[in-house]
Amino acid sequence: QYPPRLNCVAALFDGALAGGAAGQVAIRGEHLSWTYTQLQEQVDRIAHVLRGPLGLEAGNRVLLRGANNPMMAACILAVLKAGCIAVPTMPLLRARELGTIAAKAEINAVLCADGLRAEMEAVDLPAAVKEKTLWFGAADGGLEALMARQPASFDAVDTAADDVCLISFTSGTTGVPKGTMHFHRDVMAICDCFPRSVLGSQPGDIFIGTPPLAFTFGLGGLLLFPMRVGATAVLLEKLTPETLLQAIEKYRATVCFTAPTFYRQMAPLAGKYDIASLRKSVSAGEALPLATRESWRQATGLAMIDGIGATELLHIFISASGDQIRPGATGKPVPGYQACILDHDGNPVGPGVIGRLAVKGPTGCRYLADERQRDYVLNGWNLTGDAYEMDADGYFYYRSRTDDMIISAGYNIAGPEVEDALLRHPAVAECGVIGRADEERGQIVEAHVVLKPGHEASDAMTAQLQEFVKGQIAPYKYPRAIRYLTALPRTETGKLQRFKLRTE
Ligand code: 3SK
Repeated sequence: QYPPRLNCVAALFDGALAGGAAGQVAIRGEHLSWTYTQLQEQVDRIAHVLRGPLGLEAGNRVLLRGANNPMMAACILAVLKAGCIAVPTMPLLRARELGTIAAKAEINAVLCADGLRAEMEAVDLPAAVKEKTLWFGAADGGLEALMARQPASFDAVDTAADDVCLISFTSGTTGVPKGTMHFHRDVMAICDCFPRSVLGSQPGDIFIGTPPLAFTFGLGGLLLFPMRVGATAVLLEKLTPETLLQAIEKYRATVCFTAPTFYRQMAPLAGKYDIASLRKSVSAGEALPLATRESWRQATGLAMIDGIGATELLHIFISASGDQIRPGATGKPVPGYQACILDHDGNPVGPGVIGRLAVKGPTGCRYLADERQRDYVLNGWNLTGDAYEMDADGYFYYRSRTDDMIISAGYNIAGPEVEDALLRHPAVAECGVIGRADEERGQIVEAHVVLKPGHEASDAMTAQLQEFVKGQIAPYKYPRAIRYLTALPRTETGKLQRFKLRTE
């Protein structure tokens, strides 16, 4: 339903300004805030730098690197407004990983936060790209010095709705990065699906949260969604569960986007802060254990909005809010999307049968030069790699990643179910459950557990946890082996890397 010529950043600004948001705070950072008019001016000056002094052309690819702050947001928006393609990268990536992304995306230029300069300079880039590298946030010079010499207004490049504007990389849980390409119309579509139908975002909302802008969960939730309704985005760096609670209190945030791990750690601390402003808490990035949903509800009175999204589909496509929430279920397809469960041969299965989740909608997977495209899209359906079950009312229940199903002595055991049981034990802070090859049973359930401070790993603790799980779920699912770790291996976006647990 979008016009054939569309520049999504121009459309977002036009919509917000037409709705009367000119003087409204668009982005608040730790040290500054910009109204919509001021943000647009910053974006326009950067766009001039890209097309002027930097000499970029429409369709050129710009690697972006920075933490969540107003300048990083303005750079991303400017790249799109200038008709170029943003390739955002996570701040914690190392030179080798950045080099892989830069080469795969065939980047033409780099905009990088000065604080992340050392690692960026260690990347082996072609000389032509090094010449087109600008640093922002430096005490003097850099991008800001060039911006000061540019006009304050830039006419958005006339892009097609089907022009690529974003290449978002996902290392997923396997560790091999894939670039996913998204069009200008995809950006508008994610703003018009989940935030409208499920979240119910409003112009007065103040969005806050942890996912990096380089992760599409953060890009949508902490920049694009607020812009679509003329609301405010609070962009803060290096948040911990405690500082996120402090920030919700300080900025009177109304909508929070973060992952289950954060909610789990915030719940016991929530009583220390006045977070009564919060009306919506969105959880995505990994499966939400029922125990976490319950502890957050007890601590705050809020019913968490769970959602499943994917970098391949840009944002959340199954979710539920308010009285639509069914505990244990992720929800129903977000209006605009369809979902079904397929068996191994690609045939739909009925309610109550676990199979492969398949999704269709206004966004979809387009890998950049990657043969894994063949596995992801089948007859127009995106196969997300998740094992799900649907009930007779059309609710979708997460069971595991398709390669995480543990088959032990003929029983199908979903790792996340065992994780949920373990997380209910007061000594367990974090855990990851995998199948370990076993001669007798084919596989056994193996748990990797991080204990809370004050608890010690021991045989007695193992026996206690095993008995505890047997009391929570069918006894055959209990972890026959338990290993203790100080931290779980996670991706930059917080997803558990089970493949690393398997190789330990
Ligand atoms: O990958 C995910 O888990 C995700 C979740 C929500 C929105 C977007 C993404 C990529």
